Amino acid sequence: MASFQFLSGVSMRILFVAMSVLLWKANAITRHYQFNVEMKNVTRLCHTKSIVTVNGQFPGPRVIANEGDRLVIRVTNHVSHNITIHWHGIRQLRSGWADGPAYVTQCPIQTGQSYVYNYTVVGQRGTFFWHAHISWLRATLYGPLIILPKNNTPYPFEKPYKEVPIVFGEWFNTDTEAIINQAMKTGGGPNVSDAYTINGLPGPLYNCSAKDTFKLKVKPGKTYLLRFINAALNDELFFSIANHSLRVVDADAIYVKPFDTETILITPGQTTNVLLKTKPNFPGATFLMAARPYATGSGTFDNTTVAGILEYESPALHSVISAKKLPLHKPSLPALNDTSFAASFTNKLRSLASPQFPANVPQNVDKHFFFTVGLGTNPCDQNQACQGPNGTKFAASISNISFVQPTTALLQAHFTGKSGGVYSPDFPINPFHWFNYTGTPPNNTMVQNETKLMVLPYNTSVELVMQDTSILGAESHPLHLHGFNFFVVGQGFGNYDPKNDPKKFNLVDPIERNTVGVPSGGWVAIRFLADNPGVWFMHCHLEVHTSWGLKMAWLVLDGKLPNQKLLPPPADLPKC
Ligand SMILES: *[C@@H]1O[C@H](CO)[C@@H](O)[C@H](O)[C@H]1NC(C)=O
Ligand SMILES: *[C@@H]1O[C@H](CO)[C@@H](O)[C@H](O)[C@H]1NC(C)=O
Ligand SMILES: *[C@@H]1O[C@H](CO)[C@@H](O)[C@H](O)[C@H]1NC(C)=O
Ligand SMILES: *[C@@H]1O[C@H](CO)[C@@H](O)[C@H](O)[C@H]1NC(C)=O
Ligand SMILES: *[C@@H]1O[C@H](CO)[C@@H](O)[C@H](O)[C@H]1NC(C)=O
Ligand SMILES: *[C@@H]1O[C@H](CO)[C@@H](O)[C@H](O)[C@H]1NC(C)=O
Ligand SMILES: *[C@@H]1O[C@H](CO)[C@@H](O)[C@H](O)[C@H]1NC(C)=O
Ligand SMILES: *[C@@H]1O[C@H](CO)[C@@H](O)[C@H](O)[C@H]1NC(C)=O
Ligand SMILES: *[C@@H]1O[C@H](CO)[C@@H](O)[C@H](O)[C@H]1NC(C)=O
Ligand SMILES: *[C@@H]1O[C@H](CO)[C@@H](O)[C@H](O)[C@H]1NC(C)=O
Ligand SMILES: *[C@@H]1O[C@H](CO)[C@@H](O)[C@H](O)[C@H]1NC(C)=O
Ligand SMILES: *[C@@H]1O[C@H](CO)[C@@H](O)[C@H](O)[C@H]1NC(C)=O
Ligand SMILES: [Cu+2]
Repeated sequence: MASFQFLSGVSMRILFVAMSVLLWKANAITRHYQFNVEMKNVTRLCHTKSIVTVNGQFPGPRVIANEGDRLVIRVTNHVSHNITIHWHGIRQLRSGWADGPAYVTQCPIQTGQSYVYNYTVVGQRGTFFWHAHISWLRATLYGPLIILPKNNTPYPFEKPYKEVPIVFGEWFNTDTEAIINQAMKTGGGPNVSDAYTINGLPGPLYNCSAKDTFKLKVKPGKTYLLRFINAALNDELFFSIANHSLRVVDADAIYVKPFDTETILITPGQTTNVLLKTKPNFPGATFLMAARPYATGSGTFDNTTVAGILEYESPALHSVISAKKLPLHKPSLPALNDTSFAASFTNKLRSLASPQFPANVPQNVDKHFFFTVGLGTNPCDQNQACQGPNGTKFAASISNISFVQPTTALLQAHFTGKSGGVYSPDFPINPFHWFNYTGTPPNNTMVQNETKLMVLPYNTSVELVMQDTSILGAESHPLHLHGFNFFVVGQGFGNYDPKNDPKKFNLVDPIERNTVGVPSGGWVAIRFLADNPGVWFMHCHLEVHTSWGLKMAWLVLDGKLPNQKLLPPPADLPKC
């Protein structure tokens, strides 16, 4: 140690950094999981159904790691469906082969095959989830993915007494693969779900369901960290707990400036962490927690309500009977179409933007893009009676391009230089035709079918405005970007005004996330730095819209330096 005296300040600093890296390396560990994808009979609402699960669990097992850890998850497919798994929100820096969307970063894992998802969690901590990323199999194949801070790093808020993942899902009494296949054939809207679920349980407001109720037992006077995940297929959700307010502290695994609210709004693909402070003295009291949709589309949707119970521990002396006599309080939730609540809630979200957790908003933009998102139509095949608008088939698009899924994976096609016939690298910067996007719809609602990618040189600073269209009615679309977090620098209603709206952008502490609701009849502006080479899917997280083509992919090229290049594919990467 004495020799330290002879080192200059600079060498000391270098030594210190080197030692911290060594220490960090020593702390970071590899965590192994085995996912056996297998069928399981599960009963809800008095309907027994054989569903696809991981290890027979529904919802699936929790994956837990610390920031900096490597996750090695071996997925073995024992079912007749093709499978892929996506680690929703994990950036996959240079490890795009582990991202998971079928035919984008990998061919599916076929029956009897295995694939090892192998990646490091770099610079991220918070609530994530894993889910199937092929067809509608994520209806039952999902589970929490919790990344805790590095050891000894505290949260930037009060240390919670306990942490509880709360995952929303959708239960269908019939087979979801049959539902989407039928909808794609007829061109109509797919059958809607029969219930929403909290951690797989529909709760007491449905028929034949009271015994399948999520119960959160709490002690008085404590702080609980609730980690909400919306894994529902097709519905944004409002959630509230009677007589309790929720302090939002994190969204999509990014710390936010805390704020209190009675109700949260969470779209499919989003996560939200809240602190729940329990009341000082309420032995045996029970309160309902409930979620129901925020829906803006013109089609039918599941308008039911899922409920769970928050129950205060009752001391041993209190009898069960006296506890039961206390009234059950119900929360009040916004109207199903309350767009003004949605706007005011999302406007409250701000990055924490502290020295330790800065908001590195790109201040300069290299490339500006303007994409429309919304529904449209496809022609009906001859001799068929289609059930979409005016006898057509429903379609959905970005800038009127309805994405056609290729039969081989885009990332392999790019990496091996064999992209011909798989995709074209010319996704348009702006829509081909201007129209009044949120006004009277154009008289031709047909989309065009293409597999186009937007190519970005490494480290391009991107600004993307996504504009909802009213072609088949305005609708909120939760857009999810793989491979990156983005900053939501602005949003508004009506048509985006490229002259005046940028003046109002927040470039200081905008929310940073991976899934954003494009407002119904409005627009959202996001910025991100394309510092992750690979092919990155971007799509609506309402699964029916993804099926109809509301998706595209970005191709981020390698940088010049060795650590700016996509790593080579693992040897067990599935083949098509
Ligand atoms: C599910 O139930 C059916 C009918 O009872 C049975 O034939 C099947 O083997 C069960 N499947 C599993 C995975 O247990
Ligand atoms: C995971 O990737 C690391 C780094 O490339 C490698 O050293 C390790 O062997 C891989 N593990 C498995 C099980 O493939
Ligand atoms: C969808 O709902 C309709 C009407 O209830 C029913 O006839 C049809 O069989 C359902 N389709 C599937 C795939 O469950
Ligand atoms: C529950 O069952 C009753 C009686 O069978 C029926 O009238 C009611 O519509 C059902 N409710 C739901 C939500 O299915
Ligand atoms: C809960 O809220 C309801 C309605 O706002 C109110 O009537 C009731 O007194 C509250 N109960 C408790 C225990 O706070
Ligand atoms: C839910 O939808 C059904 C069928 O469209 C309708 O009859 C019912 O009134 C709706 N319920 C609510 C609470 O909006
Ligand atoms: C919301 O729904 C209510 C009841 O169905 C309706 O009266 C109202 O006009 C709708 N509001 C909007 C903004 O669509
Ligand atoms: C359907 O056809 C009617 C009458 O031709 C027209 O007014 C309407 O705009 C059409 N709707 C769509 C969604 O194309
Ligand atoms: C677009 O349509 C809206 C609603 O009909 C209208 O208020 C607005 O003036 C139109 N904008 C343009 C540029 O035509
Ligand atoms: C549809 O709109 C285009 C462009 O606005 C116009 O040229 C065309 O005549 C219209 N077609 C019909 C059938 O109204
Ligand atoms: C686009 O694809 C859809 C769905 O596969 C198909 O029904 C439609 O005919 C295609 N449209 C064109 C113009 O080829
Ligand atoms: C599974 O994926 C392979 C490769 O893309 C494909 O050839 C096959 O038809 C798929 N099987 C099923 C059951 O979808
Ligand atoms: Cu959508």
